[in-house]
Amino acid sequence: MTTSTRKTNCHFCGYLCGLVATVEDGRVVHLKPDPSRYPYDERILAGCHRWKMNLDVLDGADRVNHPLRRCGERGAGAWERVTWDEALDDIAARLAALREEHGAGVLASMIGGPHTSFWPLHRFMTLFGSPNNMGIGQICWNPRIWMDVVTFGWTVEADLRPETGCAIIWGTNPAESDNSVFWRALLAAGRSEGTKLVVIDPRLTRTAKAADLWLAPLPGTDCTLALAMLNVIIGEGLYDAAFVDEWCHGFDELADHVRPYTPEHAQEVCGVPADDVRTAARWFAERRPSALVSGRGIDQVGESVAPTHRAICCLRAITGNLDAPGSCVLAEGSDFIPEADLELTLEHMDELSALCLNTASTPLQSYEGFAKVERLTERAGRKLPVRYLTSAHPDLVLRAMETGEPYAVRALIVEATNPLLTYADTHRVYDALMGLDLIVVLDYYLTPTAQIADYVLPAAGAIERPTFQAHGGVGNIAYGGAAAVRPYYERKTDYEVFRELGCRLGQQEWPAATFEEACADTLAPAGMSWEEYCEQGLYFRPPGYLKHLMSGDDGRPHGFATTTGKVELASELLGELGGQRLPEPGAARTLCSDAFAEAREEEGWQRLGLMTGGRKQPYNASMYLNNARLRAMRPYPEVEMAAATADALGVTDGDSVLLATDNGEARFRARIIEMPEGLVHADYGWWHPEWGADARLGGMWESNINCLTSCSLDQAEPLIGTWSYNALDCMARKIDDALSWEEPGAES
Ligand SMILES: Nc1nc2c(c(=O)[nH]1)N[C@H]1C(S)=C(S)[C@@H](COP(=O)(O)OP(=O)(O)OC[C@H]3O[C@@H](n4cnc5c(=O)[nH]c(N)nc54)[C@H](O)[C@@H]3O)O[C@H]1N2
Ligand SMILES: Nc1nc2c(c(=O)[nH]1)N[C@H]1C(S)=C(S)[C@@H](COP(=O)(O)OP(=O)(O)OC[C@H]3O[C@@H](n4cnc5c(=O)[nH]c(N)nc54)[C@H](O)[C@@H]3O)O[C@H]1N2
Ligand code: SF4
Ligand SMILES: [Mo]
Repeated sequence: MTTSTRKTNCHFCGYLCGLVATVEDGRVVHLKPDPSRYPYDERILAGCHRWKMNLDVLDGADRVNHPLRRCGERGAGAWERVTWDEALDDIAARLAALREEHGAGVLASMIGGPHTSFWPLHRFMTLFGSPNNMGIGQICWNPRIWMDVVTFGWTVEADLRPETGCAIIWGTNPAESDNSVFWRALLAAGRSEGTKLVVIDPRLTRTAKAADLWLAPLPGTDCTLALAMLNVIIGEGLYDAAFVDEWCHGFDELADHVRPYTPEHAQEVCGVPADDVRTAARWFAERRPSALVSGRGIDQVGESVAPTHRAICCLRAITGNLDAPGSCVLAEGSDFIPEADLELTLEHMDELSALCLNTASTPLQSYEGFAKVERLTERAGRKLPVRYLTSAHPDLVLRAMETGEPYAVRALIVEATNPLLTYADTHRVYDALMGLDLIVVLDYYLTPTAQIADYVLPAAGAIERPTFQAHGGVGNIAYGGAAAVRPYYERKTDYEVFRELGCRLGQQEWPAATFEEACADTLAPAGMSWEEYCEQGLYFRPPGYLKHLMSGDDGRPHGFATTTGKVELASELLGELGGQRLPEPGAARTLCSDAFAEAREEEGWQRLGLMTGGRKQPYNASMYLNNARLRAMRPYPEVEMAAATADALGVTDGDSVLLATDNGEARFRARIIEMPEGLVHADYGWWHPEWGADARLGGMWESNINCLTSCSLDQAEPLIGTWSYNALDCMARKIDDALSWEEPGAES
């Protein structure tokens, strides 16, 4: 027997804590946290319910360990085990035939959150010739990237430091979603006298409880709130006049624009007391340096997403809270190879653009939109992750699957996502997928989506594969480390699957044989060896400050990588694309037609506002519900509401509630929390892995909030195509029957 210890990483969230594995004969027998490596913090591990699961997950009885091929009707649950060669030969042959018949756009792909490195799939898609990669492009992180880049020329991050006088936490709940060093720093800031913490969230979350000031706007009204804060700052002369004069474009226009957005107007629209709006604005402007961080709460609000982010960018800029220590700092490009180069997308822009479904619908989130921005960022020597910023809109790809228009999309690769739970409008996604010729899923488990696939390919997880988390290369940071063991059973890394499939289709550009080699090659230009990276778990160069003042070769300051070289309070680029030069709030999306709502109202249902998907430990989207220990901690999907809303519905804590829209319905257990009246918040990602693989598809029709949502473009943000998971509406009523997994006979 040979025993060794290896440094490796947990990847049960994007944080990738270091672990030390004891390995005996190629099997991990023990894991413990690694205090020697970034981002070790014993309080984080103490608060994390998942890291101890790594050993169970590594060899879990429910893992997919061999390639599986469907042998009955789609979704009927009959599988045969095949070899990798059989699977990949057949998939490659079928993809080649489909491409021959319909063109390269015939293949689509879906990805999810940051569970793995997605660039190998994107490189495969590029070389196949298809622009139809879907994913989180329009709704997670990207709206922020787009608007930061449009306004400042690159992305910004909160630089929380002891001297930070005010920190605004806007539409994010790191207490549940992050649990990291950043959350720890926020907690410390909340306790310190020196930093005023402002949390803007309709729900009284754990993060909001740590705040000096909690603002609870009605969902989707944040743009109005930000404009009112600008109104206070400009009206009271609290802005940084020197920075505005020298470095901001369009200040006078902005000042005129925000005049009607008084705090009293915000009180009426957002439901936030006018004095609280004033306090938040004054703290942010007067206590500089001030930092601001935002999240999913304002990323997924449809039409309002771009203007909300733009208004927040203006807040940062006119208060001079930009690129100064302790404020909001512009990231640096990466020293290692950026994701754009790994995807090879820029080299193939013309072919991809010709097939891009977005061009006519979402002019910014398209290859043409990207090219306009790229011309600016290129000047600063930086590359944005182009595949995310051009990702195909699901409404358009689903329509192409449904109708064959404007061309047929007949095949789908699903990597590290469970779209039947996590994409909008489950019924529509299900129908579209059931009609396809070929679905290939790479996952650890037979998720509901895997259950309707033609092939399920077994993915190697962290511990079995190297990790290189680089946030698309928009910052100069990468973290992770080595695999502790070779993949168990017949699992493969995602990289190897796409490389082997690509080679079968004649793709030449896969020089690295393994993912480890590919990671080492990616890192090489940064001057760090792979071994050194694995030892330290981190490559990081902190960004400099006030970079716009640094001089270029011509001796002139760099300025900002925008059309005017200044911070664009009034955006020339958005104007050129037919969008708003100055931010104006958009309308909220409705999911219930009047006819539907009226019919339900007659039956005693109530019409309420709806937010979905607020993160909660110990789960991550639709993952980890198969773990009995975690399930005992949070056994039910919940719908949260204020006491007054519960009274009106006639429910008390723990009762069952049915929510419905035109698209579908789902059931939840009521929980009363502090939040505005007339509004509910529903968990997302709920299914029942313990029900197994049968016609019920792991119980995914029971409490799946995405049965109610929609990604349709008609009410989406017009330049990016962002749809809504917040600021929605629904019909609700109490139900007397318990949730079905409590019924006699149901497995638990
Ligand atoms: N209603 C509503 N819908 C939402 C949201 C919301 O808030 N509300 N949030 C949206 C957001 S922000 C996001 S990012 C998405 C997240 O959506 P998803 O990313 O689809 O969510 P998960 O359920 O975590 O699915 C991840 C899947 O990847 C598998 N997996 C994990 N690691 C690997 C790996 O290394 N390789 C492979 N091949 N598979 C792996 C897991 O087993 C799991 O099945 O959901 C979106 N959908
Ligand atoms: N435990 C756990 N952690 C996760 C994930 C997970 O699934 N589980 N998912 C990961 C992923 S993919 C992502 S994108 C991040 C997301 O991380 P965050 O951005 O922190 O997302 P949430 O925790 O959902 O917090 C969003 C908050 O916005 C609030 N909100 C909803 N609508 C509005 C609105 O209109 N205005 C304002 N101001 N607030 C609003 C909600 O009440 C919620 O508290 O989390 C990551 N971390
Ligand atoms: S789940 Fe996240 S926080 Fe917990 S150990 Fe793993 S990487 Fe760290
Ligand atoms: Mo996300």
